[in-house]
Amino acid sequence: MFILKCVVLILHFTFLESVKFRCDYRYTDIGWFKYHEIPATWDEARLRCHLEGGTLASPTTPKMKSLMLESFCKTEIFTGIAAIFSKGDYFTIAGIPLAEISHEWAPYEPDNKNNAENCITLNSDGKLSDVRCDEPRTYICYREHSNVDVNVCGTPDPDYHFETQTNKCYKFHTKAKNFERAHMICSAEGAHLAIINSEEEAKIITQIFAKYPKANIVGSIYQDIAIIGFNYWGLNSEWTTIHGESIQKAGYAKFAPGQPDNLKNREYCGTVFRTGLLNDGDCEVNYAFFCEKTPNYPPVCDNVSNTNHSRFCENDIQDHEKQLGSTSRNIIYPGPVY
Ligand SMILES: [Ca+2]
Ligand SMILES: [Ca+2]
Repeated sequence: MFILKCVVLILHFTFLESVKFRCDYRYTDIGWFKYHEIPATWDEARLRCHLEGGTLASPTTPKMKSLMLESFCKTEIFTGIAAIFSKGDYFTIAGIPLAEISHEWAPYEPDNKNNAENCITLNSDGKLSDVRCDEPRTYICYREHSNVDVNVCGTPDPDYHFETQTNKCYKFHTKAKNFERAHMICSAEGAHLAIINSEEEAKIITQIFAKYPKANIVGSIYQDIAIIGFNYWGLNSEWTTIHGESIQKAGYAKFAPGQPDNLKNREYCGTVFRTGLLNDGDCEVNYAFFCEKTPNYPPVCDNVSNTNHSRFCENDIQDHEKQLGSTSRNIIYPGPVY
């Protein structure tokens, strides 16, 4: 019996050992949580959670609710509960109907004010309100425990591939986006728009691009062009990487013949041709794009090192403690945010 218990324990710890995810998420026994302190509209919040490998959190169980309430200090946050397909029909993102979730409404809620409220907030007292989806609020992303561990690129996303020549990982996005959205997507994935620092890296980009024939690229008529991480810094009249260096200083500044041509006087964003040569592209036009990721950024944590990573707003600690009915909590101030 004792031996059996030991085996079970060892297996348990072996399993726990393999639980790894980005450190900006807090580990709990039901999954990983990240409070997003920058308010966003509900659509943007949902997208960002999705890109980070999670979902917009909803208080579906008492445990979920209490962990969510521990994670924020505002008066309310967006939940994943919304009526996105038909008015008044509230579901979580995973499709759980509101009716199946134990909940209590805040006073005078839901009121569907101006017939314009289709999203639901969790308030700091644990009650719900219906609110407009387009008014930015903070929110929590949640990732269930899963057997999918992070790969050599430090992400569970299998589309990031490690390249030994540069010690970086790359992901080619075939769904075309404009520069701003492409930048957001790479950032949320823990990466950045690819920056070419050498001939060698240009060659890697060319080789990856070649794996995706024109037909694979969706949503762009420019299937031989992809966004990468540089743009025109007008104030200083120079092409600059998104990390602030001139592209010459960054190590690669080979424009294609005839480029930059500033076509229609609106090309201020950096793109690359299949040849690996640079082009100025329209910041508003959708192109495929390359993300680049450093394998150890954002840092990856396991369950052991990352259980006690609660976030509190300094000014609200007292109020928060009152709500929790406790003064003995071990308050840990947030470290650097990645
Ligand atoms: Ca309301
Ligand atoms: Ca051009």
